[in-house]
Amino acid sequence: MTPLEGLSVRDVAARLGVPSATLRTWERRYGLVPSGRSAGGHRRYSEADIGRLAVVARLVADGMPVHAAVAAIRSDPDVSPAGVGRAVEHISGDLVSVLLAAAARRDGVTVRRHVDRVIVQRGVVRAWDEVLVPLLQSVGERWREASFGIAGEHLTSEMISTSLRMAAVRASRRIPGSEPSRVVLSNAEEEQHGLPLLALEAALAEAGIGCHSFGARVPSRTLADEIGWSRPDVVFVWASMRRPDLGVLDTLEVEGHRPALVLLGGPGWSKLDLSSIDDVPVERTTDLSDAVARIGELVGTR
Ligand code: B12
Repeated sequence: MTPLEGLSVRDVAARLGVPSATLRTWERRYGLVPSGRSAGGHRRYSEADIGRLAVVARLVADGMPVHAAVAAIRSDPDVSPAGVGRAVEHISGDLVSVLLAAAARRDGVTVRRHVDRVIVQRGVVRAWDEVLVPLLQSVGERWREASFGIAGEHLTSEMISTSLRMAAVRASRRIPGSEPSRVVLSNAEEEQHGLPLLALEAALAEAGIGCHSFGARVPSRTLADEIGWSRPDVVFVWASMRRPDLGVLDTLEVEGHRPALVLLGGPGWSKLDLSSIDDVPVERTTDLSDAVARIGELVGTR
């Protein structure tokens, strides 16, 4: 680069929407040095420099710590603003390792703080898909390891539960109560995996949709009675563990109240044949955002 080529720090700051002082701090602390200098010794940024800074700025705006964003561009020097998605994946991977390490040393406060932050910065759906699902999948592989253990699995789940509940409480403040709710969430009978239901409750609250959840291990009979009494429009039932039968759905048909839609989420339902259910419209959800979207279509969002 000749001394006159490249943009000044002020121009780059204006282009990226980042204060010049921040660019200087990144240079000092993280070595994000421009590749050129003018004859008078002023910083001159090439297009490649600006591309890298744009990626860091974007990741930081997305809630990544600066050091992690810088690590991502270093590990992939060709990363361009268009390649931010890859860098986000990289950073999310990094965060999952941080969370696993914190859970392994039983530092629950750190786990919860990171999970809180990610939920605040990305919203529940992105936090769930980008960080919590990969985290839970790793936990599912690591609980047998002595260094992580069943206690690590429980600790991680508890911290995530707290953060999701807090997110639901924050977001639901702007939802007017309706008694009884038009949307009911429940786990299948004996199903203990409660996090997907908490994620759905919090994501619905962020979408302005109120609901009530009966949580884990709900007897089918109880849920059917409740539906018969409170007559919700949508019922969502989660199962991680393989269901031996249609459980609550059979009971619903007997009960007589037909919700506009029953949604089934989780791998527990995958082997069941739904074609025998004529009276109640039943669908499987594919993921969290699909569940939120289907419920929103039926009851409307605010
Ligand atoms: C945390 C956890 C626990 C905690 C739960 C705590 C809590 N408060 O929830 C505890 C310790 C209690 C527990 C207990 C058990 N667990 Co457990 N657990 C897990 C773990 C690590 C995460 C569960 C979770 O929340 N998953 C959520 C996402 C990550 O899972 P997913 O189903 O793959 O979700 C995708 C789709 O279903 C889809 N999707 C489709 N529709 C919808 C709708 C919505 C709203 C959402 C959110 C998603 C969605 O999108 C998802 C991605 O978001 C999983 C590992 C794993 N990979 O899931 C094991 C896992 C589910 N557990 C397992 C087992 C075997 C058990 C136990 C039987 C162990 C035991 N011997 O006691 C018990 C009892 C289970 C019971 N009767 O219910 C197995 C299940 C294997 C199987 N299918 O048969 C797993 C897969 C671990 C493993 N690799 O072996 N567990």
